[in-house]
Amino acid sequence: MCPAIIRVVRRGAPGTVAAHRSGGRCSKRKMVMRLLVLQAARIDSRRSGGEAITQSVLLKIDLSRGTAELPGWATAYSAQELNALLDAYRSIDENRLWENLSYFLERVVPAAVSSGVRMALHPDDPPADMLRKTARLVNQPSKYQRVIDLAPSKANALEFCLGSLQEMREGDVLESIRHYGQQGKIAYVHFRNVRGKVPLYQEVFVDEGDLDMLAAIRALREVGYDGVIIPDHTPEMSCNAPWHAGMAFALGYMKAALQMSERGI
Ligand SMILES: [Mn+2]
Repeated sequence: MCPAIIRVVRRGAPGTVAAHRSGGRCSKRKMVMRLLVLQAARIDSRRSGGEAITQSVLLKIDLSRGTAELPGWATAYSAQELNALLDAYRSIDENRLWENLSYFLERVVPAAVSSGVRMALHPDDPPADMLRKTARLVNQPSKYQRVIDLAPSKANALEFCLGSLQEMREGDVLESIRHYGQQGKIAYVHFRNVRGKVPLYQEVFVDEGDLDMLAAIRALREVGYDGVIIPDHTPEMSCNAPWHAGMAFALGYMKAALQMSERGI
């Protein structure tokens, strides 16, 4: 078992791990050169428009044609299906949505407990007040507490998405780590960074967003967090493996951040 308090899970495609491991065999000089190449790829990715989705890109997506053009959307709906879903959902206001969640948790949490399952709720992404005229659930850090209080149980926990929390207009991510971490409610962590707040924000590489990711790691360690941290969305790089390279960059940063916090840097 890894002695580190916080472990990085090397999930994802094998290429991610291979790219990560190959760095360890480089000489120092070669490593510096690799970093320079990486930097160049990132700059190039900006120029070519290959980075994460921006508000202006999103606004150009025409949902009257369905969801096929939506990035990161595993299920595709036709225009007709999408409109039917939005119409059905539109009558559910925020209160009704919370009532539905309460109904769900009351029934599912006991089953999770008896099965040894720990559930973790991801906040709204994007955490807007409303999205396409429909209500949202956890769009402020304080609403995580409401989820916890609806069904107090170890099985009812949080998927702590640093990026989504940073996008929220209210609250502070580091304070939220302390607040929910001290309650032992953080089940696992999505490690990503953004610039800006809803509705105008941009997903960026982990080291160039508004959130101090090193401070986030330190705060997690301080509250005794012993779960996993996984990379979340990351901008792609312009190379032969755009997604894998972006993920490898995030993983490398995370490993370095963990080493720094272990050494008290
Ligand atoms: Mn996330």
